[in-house]
Amino acid sequence: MALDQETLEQFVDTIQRFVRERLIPAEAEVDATDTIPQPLIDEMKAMGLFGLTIPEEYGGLGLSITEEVRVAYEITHAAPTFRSVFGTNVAIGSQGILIDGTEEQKQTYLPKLASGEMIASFALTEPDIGSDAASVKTRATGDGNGYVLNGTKRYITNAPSADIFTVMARTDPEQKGARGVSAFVVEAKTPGIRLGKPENKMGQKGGQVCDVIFEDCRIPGSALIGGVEGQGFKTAMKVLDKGRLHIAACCCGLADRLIQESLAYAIERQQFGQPIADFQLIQAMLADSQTEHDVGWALVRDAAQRYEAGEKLPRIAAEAKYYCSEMLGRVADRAVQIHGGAGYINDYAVSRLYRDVRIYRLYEGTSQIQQLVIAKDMIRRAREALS
Ligand code: COS
Repeated sequence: MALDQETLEQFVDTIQRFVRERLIPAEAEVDATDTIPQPLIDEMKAMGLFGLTIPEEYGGLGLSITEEVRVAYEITHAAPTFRSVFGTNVAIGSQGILIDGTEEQKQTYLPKLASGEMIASFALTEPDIGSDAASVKTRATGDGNGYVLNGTKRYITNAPSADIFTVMARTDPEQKGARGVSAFVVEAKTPGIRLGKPENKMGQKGGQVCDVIFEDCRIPGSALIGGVEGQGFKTAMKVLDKGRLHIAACCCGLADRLIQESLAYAIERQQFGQPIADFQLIQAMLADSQTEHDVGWALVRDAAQRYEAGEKLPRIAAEAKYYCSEMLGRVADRAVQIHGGAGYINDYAVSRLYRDVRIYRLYEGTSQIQQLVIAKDMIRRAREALS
């Protein structure tokens, strides 16, 4: 634990108040304008949210994974687009440097990521490369003591505001799979980087996603994460393992919010002369959502404790992300159902959140990829036990 229990509870209280008083009231406007007001972003910086997971020696709060999932759970009681503002600094954008970077890379970038002075994005996906992440086509060709990057990265969260990208690129064209891939930290201002137009997404309005195009982009040798070629796929997978646990916690936070919205509506809404909460078919939906939330949140907390104890099994994170993102989809669907026609109207939070949550079953590995990770580990263990 990085924080003592009392400090953690005070921090959680502060986040709950921020969610209630500042973020939830801004949700409808953010959805309508596709923009997050700068004063809210400044408040997130002042609260230390950009540096949640960055160690104190580099200017962050240095939360342990069990503390991180607690904070992720609380903040996602507001629309998840708000978490996205600092989400890449806390999770996939910074962790490659933190897990595998050199001391110089850590000192150069982590303090600025922790304060929010710099924004980091994670650039793995490409137009032809999504689930098959080991087949990265973007090339990093050795040139003197540096590299030249060529290729396109797709759907990169926070790219329009990014100052640095963690880029996975192929350094060895002879190696078609994971072993030919290296990870780099690339400054956005480097000549030869162009951004695509911002994507018009289904949900999470206010969050920014676009292509990042590298055209003869010359980067120094010191940009190679950890200073070792051929480790980039493994770096990306380690980053995603931790990222998937973080995402699973977000799914549980959002599920809890949707349940609260559903309960409040069911108690207030009258049909057939009584609150709809008194009808057993509504109660069944509420009970299913609450039970599934409780199962998911228990799974995340157990996974975080095991991760913290040193059990770095990709399967633990995959199970949590798989179950919680699917659970959230069901909870969001029931929330709209409980609201009836009102659930289809954007004035109601559940309508907007229904669109927002769909991405959780897709990014940082689809549900089908999580199933593969889980089943591969089960089969490997069973075979080992037999041999
Ligand atoms: N941590 C550390 N190393 C890992 C790892 C992990 N979680 N997962 C795999 N590796 C290592 C393997 O041990 C293997 O190393 P060796 O070559 O030394 O044996 C290497 O990486 C290749 O592993 P594997 O053969 O399992 O890779 P696959 O090509 O089969 O890919 C999947 C595995 C499909 C699980 C992976 O490509 C994946 O997660 N895809 C989804 C990508 C994703 O989430 N995209 C979203 C983009 S970010 S929003």
